[in-house]
Amino acid sequence: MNEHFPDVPTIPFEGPQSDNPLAFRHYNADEQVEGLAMKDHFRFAVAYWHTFRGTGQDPFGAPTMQRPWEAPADSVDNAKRRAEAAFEFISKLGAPFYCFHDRDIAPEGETLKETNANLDAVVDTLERLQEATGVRLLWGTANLFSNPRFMHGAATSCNAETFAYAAAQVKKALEATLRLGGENYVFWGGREGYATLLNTDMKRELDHLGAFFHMAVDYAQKIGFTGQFLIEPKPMEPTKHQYDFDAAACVAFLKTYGLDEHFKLNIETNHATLAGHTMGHELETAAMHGLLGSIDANRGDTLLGWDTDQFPTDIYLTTEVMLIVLKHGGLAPGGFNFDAKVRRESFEPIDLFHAHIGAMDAFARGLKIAAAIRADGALDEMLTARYSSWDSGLGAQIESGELGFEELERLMLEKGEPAANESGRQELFENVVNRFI
Ligand code: XLS
Ligand code: NI
Ligand code: NI
Repeated sequence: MNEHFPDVPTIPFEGPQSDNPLAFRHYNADEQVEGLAMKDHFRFAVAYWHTFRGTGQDPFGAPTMQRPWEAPADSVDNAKRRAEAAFEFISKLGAPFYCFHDRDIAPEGETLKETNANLDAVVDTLERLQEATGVRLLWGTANLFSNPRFMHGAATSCNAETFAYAAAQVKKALEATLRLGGENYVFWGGREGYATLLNTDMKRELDHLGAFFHMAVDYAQKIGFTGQFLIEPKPMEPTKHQYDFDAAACVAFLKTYGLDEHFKLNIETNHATLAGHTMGHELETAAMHGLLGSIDANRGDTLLGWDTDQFPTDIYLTTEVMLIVLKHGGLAPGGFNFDAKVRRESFEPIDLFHAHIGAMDAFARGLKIAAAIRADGALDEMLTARYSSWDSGLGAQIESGELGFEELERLMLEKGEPAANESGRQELFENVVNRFI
């Protein structure tokens, strides 16, 4: 497999001193951190849509990407050649996983039947390539938003036949994911949301979405798909009000519709920031409910208000993420999927390597820094000390449910004022983190 990126070797680990742009400086797949190999901490995945379908087209301009393996018109043959290029790329990079939407891997036909046949043909190729390279499928998903039939949404469409089409599409995508040994299956909301309540019956749409997910769970059980289902929160884009706004909205939705046993969350950095949250807030919200499933690793731009899907290179961000992931015991069977695209101006195939190498290195550094912070223990001690009033006496009695309003009122009438507050020491907490960066 050396046809599409002939000038690129398998990317080696060369260590922090290396200035080779085609080498890792921090990501060392087998290096043990907290007793686990780096590759197993991350379970990195390449996103097929950005890396192999992204053209560089934007609302103001035409495609820019040079992708020599692409024919001018898409076809099943073209899709198979693209798959060869993708697997050469992923193997040389040394990422263990990839992720796809059904429509990324194979072109649509004239009818659903034809589309399904196209998908089957490319899945044959992917199965062979997975076997040949050892690259595995982290998750599959269905694209329920690009085709005009989904203009009003898919499972939340006002058109019942569109709901039926979406169901048929997810059924097929689940079968493909099962066949390829996919370890998870993702639902990002796509056009599940609305622009104005004047034309929208929100309750009815959400009931339909809940029913749709139950159908997916039932069908997965029927065919023996045991992978983890994931919902991916996003607050806006393409609709004004996306139903899966943020982690908290998704947790409430899953619990309301009795789906929290079957689903976890796939948290994406740029979606967190669009929702007005930090990535840390979203991860912690999912994790505290036992619903942290997987991560779409990217970043936004502080000056741009849309989903720029840039590759993550910010060490503070990766440190924050890894502190939370380590605290909650890791992500498996989830992983880190680079839902990120090279800039429109970075149009050469080699830029795909630079982007992924930089992101994997940024996370490897974040992991090492987070592990060092944890080994040092000072941050944790400061946090524990901040809540010490809850560890014994009054706090412990409140937590154990022994006291109610009347007892608490009696106590405070006696004391008159609570004990003096202590400093929150935010600056010191921040300084301790910086000691390790
Ligand atoms: C879009 C989403 C999408 C999902 C998969 O904003 O991030 O790429 O990850 O459908
Ligand atoms: Ni995503
Ligand atoms: Ni996104």
